[in-house]
Amino acid sequence: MRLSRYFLPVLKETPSEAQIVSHRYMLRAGMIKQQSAGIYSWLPMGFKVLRKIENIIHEEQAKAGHIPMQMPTLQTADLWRESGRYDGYGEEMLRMKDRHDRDMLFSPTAEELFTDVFRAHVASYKDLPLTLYQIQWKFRDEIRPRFGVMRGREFYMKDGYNFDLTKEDALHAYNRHLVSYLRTYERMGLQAIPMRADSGPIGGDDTHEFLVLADTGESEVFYDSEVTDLTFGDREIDFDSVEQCQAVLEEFTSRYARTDETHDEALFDQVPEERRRVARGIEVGQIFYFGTKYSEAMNATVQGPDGKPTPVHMGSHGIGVSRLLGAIIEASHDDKGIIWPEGVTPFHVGIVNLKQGDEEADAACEALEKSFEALGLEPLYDDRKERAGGKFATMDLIGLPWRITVGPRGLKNGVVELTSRRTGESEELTPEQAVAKVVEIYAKHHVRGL
Ligand code: 5CA
Repeated sequence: MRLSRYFLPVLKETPSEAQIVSHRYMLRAGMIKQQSAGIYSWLPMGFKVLRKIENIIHEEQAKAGHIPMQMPTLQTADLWRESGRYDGYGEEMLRMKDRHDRDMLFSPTAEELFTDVFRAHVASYKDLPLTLYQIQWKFRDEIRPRFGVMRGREFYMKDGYNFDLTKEDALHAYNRHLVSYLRTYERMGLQAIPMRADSGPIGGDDTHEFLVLADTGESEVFYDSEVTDLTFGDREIDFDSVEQCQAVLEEFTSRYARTDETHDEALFDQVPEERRRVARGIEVGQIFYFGTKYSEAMNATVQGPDGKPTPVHMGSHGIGVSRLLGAIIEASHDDKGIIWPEGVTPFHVGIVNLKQGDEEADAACEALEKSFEALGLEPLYDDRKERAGGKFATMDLIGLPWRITVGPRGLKNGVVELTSRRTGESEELTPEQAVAKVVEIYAKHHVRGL
């Protein structure tokens, strides 16, 4: 992509309405535009990162055997009356009427819709286990939308629903989601710690939230510092194996880690004092097991092995997809701008031409651009007739993890400069070496085809 042909409306001024760094940088880097409180347009750069995050989620869900589909954003109130949640959900639910005076609503979550599809099409226990999910826009009329995409009214969520014959099977689905989410967040360059939480309006007893530690987080969290030493890494796991998923669950959830809603001072006191931590965190996901709450209310049964109708055991599992952009930036930035982790960066490498119009420099940049594209990587080539300082400032703000600087002086010696956004370190390499090095880095980050 050539920057001169792209749509990247960078702001010079720091927008005064933005209170936290991720919101400021998302506005300044031309990623989003606010349309009304808690409702945003996703400009190309923001949309691109949203898609990268979504792709990681789809790939990891596929590994866990979960099946994607898509539900409507508008639902009739009838389903919610059946489950008993219509009156109780309160003012967070955006309600409206269609031309026939029917009560409709904009989906704040989709337990009812998925249960309805399930009961219409699944009749036998032989079709279980089943986990369906979607990535879809949700609306919650939050009383205090704030911090940009972090607490929106319209927001993008991955929501998954498991249907199982027994409680035991449903708990395996719960564990499988926990393991799958650990992998998902790590691929985005995040450490998200599973913490025992409160189930709120979704219901049920078993629930964990995933929290990214950050001073600007909305939740107060209490944990044993040993939890921050844990990483899932590249280990292979058989998601069908109850024992393997159970072992990971125990490894990641046995130490004390709770949000303020479930915090227990007496239990916390049993953690050695030097390991006790109180901090703030951003909730980027939550998993629930709620048994037969919805299946009983909505008559979602299957024929069991004994021939009798049996209500299915369910859970639901959410990832705050649009919130993740904010969380990633909170966790990875400096005073110049965003520092994207390789797994979600909108473009893999920036190419800065120090002397646009110089025949040799232009040719070298174009050759680099073509090499990357041929290899399946996405370069962003700053081909504007601008001063070098301005080009560097834009690159630093938008946060591509790698930058190649090309200028007539280097080219005389046959070299370009490869710079890491994270460390600021540069090295002089031939263009071929620079391409090879960038390719090697991304090969580790599951870029398709490398
Ligand atoms: N049905 C369940 C699981 S699919 C559910 O709705 N869970 S939730 O309420 O916890 O939402 C899932 C995730 O969406 C949260 O962990 C959070 O990361 C994100 N989320 C919730 N509300 C907002 C909001 N107002 N703005 C941005 N993201 C949000």
